[in-house]
Amino acid sequence: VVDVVCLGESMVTFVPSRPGRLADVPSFARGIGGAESNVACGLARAGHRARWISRVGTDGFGEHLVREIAATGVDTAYVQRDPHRPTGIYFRTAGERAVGSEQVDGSETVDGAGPADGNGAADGNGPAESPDSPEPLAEVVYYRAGSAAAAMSPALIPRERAWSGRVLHLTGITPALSADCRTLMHELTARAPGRPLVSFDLNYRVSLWQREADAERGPAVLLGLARGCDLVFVGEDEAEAVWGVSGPAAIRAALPEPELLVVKQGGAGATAYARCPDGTDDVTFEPAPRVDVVAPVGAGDAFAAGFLSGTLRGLPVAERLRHGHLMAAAALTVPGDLGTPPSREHADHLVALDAAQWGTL
Ligand code: KDG
Repeated sequence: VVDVVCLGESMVTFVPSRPGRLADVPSFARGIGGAESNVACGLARAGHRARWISRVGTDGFGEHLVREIAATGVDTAYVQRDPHRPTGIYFRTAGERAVGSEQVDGSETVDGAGPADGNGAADGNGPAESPDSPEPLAEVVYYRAGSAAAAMSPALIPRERAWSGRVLHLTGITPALSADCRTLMHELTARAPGRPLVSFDLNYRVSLWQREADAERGPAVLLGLARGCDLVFVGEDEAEAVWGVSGPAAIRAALPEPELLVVKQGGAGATAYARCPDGTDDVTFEPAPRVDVVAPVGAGDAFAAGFLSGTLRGLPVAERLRHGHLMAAAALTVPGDLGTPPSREHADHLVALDAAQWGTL
């Protein structure tokens, strides 16, 4: 049994080789992206047995993705190759926000207005640049409609495979990919014998939902799925955007079902609501350490990986939140999705600091 199965689409990413707008830059560097595989890679680096389940084409991009993800120590044995559909790809700019000493965590957004959780870049609805803004905004263009992963369905992904870990980690990106993917998500989150702990990161991607025929149902679909999961991660800003609910307490009131709800509050930190046997909640807030942000993409995934790592180790909720913040900080300080987190020993040392020392990080 692996520790965590992460299921979802990954893509080859193209990022401009030098700063600029997609309309202008002459060349791109290739990377990899995908919220769920980012979590798997983070967990593998933290010493856990992580498996990534998805589908890719038989093209070179699929081969590259699987090779890179496997190289981080993630089990890719259940990744399927589809000869008829391509591997998804996407292009994005970093969002050339000035590197300053901001306090951020996995809830940072690129354009400050996007409903994202550290991956504002992945939304890409807004204008590329605001005339009033001194900093160009991130742009994202997906080429993933009809991809191999968008065909994921209960027929292609047997439940026993998705449920083959102690934890199954899913995100709100998958139900936005296709009707088949939505059916699969409902199947995997249904309560039935053998279901592992199901973790769900909201990851609201407006542009994907707009593409879907039943776009208006996005908020309802996401709420229904989140309600059926055991551990849910929500960015404060994305909850506002998708459900019109503001603030951690109101988000918890709208989403009382999960045993554990983590609300990410941008640079301020994150609040966890853990249900007690008497039905009340234990509420824990942990501030995020200060970091110089290079690119926020992937920080939400890193936060989830850190929190899940602490969960697998049976750590108290406050320590899980701190592990989440440390992993997010590592992702925030590199241009790509994946940072290099501190070793487990070093992370444990930092997590054990008293509140005053933690505040000076
Ligand atoms: O969380 C980072 C992801 O947003 C990025 O890697 C791409 O998975 C992605 C998506 O669908 O937006």
